[in-house]
Amino acid sequence: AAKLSPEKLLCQLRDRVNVTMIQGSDGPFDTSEWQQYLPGKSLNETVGHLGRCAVVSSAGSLKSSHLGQEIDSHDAVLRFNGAPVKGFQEDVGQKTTIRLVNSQLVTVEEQQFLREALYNTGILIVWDPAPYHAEIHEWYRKPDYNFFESYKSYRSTHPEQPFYVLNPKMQWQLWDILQENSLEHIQPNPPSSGMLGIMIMMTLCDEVHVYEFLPSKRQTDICHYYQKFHDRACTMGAYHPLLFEKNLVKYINQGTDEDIYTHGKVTLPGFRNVHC
Ligand code: NCC
Repeated sequence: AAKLSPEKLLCQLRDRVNVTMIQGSDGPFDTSEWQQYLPGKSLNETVGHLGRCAVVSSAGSLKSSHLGQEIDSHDAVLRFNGAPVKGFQEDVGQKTTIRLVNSQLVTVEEQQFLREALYNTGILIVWDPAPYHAEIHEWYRKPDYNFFESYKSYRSTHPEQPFYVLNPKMQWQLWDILQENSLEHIQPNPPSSGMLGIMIMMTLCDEVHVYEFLPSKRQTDICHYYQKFHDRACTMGAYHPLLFEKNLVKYINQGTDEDIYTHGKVTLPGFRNVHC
């Protein structure tokens, strides 16, 4: 496949990846029961116009980064799954505007998810791996993890906290672009939460800084900044096509290699600043 220029690739991402949240008018969710649970306001209305945004990966290389202040200087900060801020402010900051969680966490770790105060800050978004380009109805019948009951429980106990379900169609729209721009065959699994979070922020913000998705000089086999667990697959990928995601993000980075090396920092334009 002929490689697209970074500018063309940004246009493909802008035009072909539809970042939307499930709404009460969507397919199997258009029931009176679901109307009680899905947020009434759209994500756009909830966050308003965002200028500078930060996406904070959960990588071990954030440890001792002292990036906390810089991260908190953004208008909005997106974090993933159970990544804590308490006790780690110096390295990852304390602001959480959006927390993107996978359906495995919401289902398998349901008790913690429903109980831990960590999840009560900011806007929550949950996503679940869908079959390749499946209709939303098909996915609804066979989600990877059946997180819907847990979602409803959370909504009942925290009705004021915005909590969205990511429309699964974007996963495969994004995966197709990853595949088209890679020389190798990519495993047919959806992109990581990290890559999905980057796309969400590019949709909402003028400019996006991503921290330690592309590893800095602090690169380590330690999986997360908040755990003492070693696994290279956390950085390189196993289930998720993480390596391909990182190659793509490196290719469209508008910041310097020096920023990556010292801060693990990538600069991406918001889609409203991409002109095709
Ligand atoms: O580890 P996880 O990811 O929660 O990390 C969030 C995102 O940060 C980026 N990352 C993380 C670690 C690392 N060393 N380098 C990185 O670049 C990745 O982009 C990653 O997506 C996930 O994507 O949802 C994932 O979730 C975990 C786990 O389910 C949650 O942490 C909840 O406990 C998965 N781990 C396992 O299933 C064991 C992980 O594969 C993907």
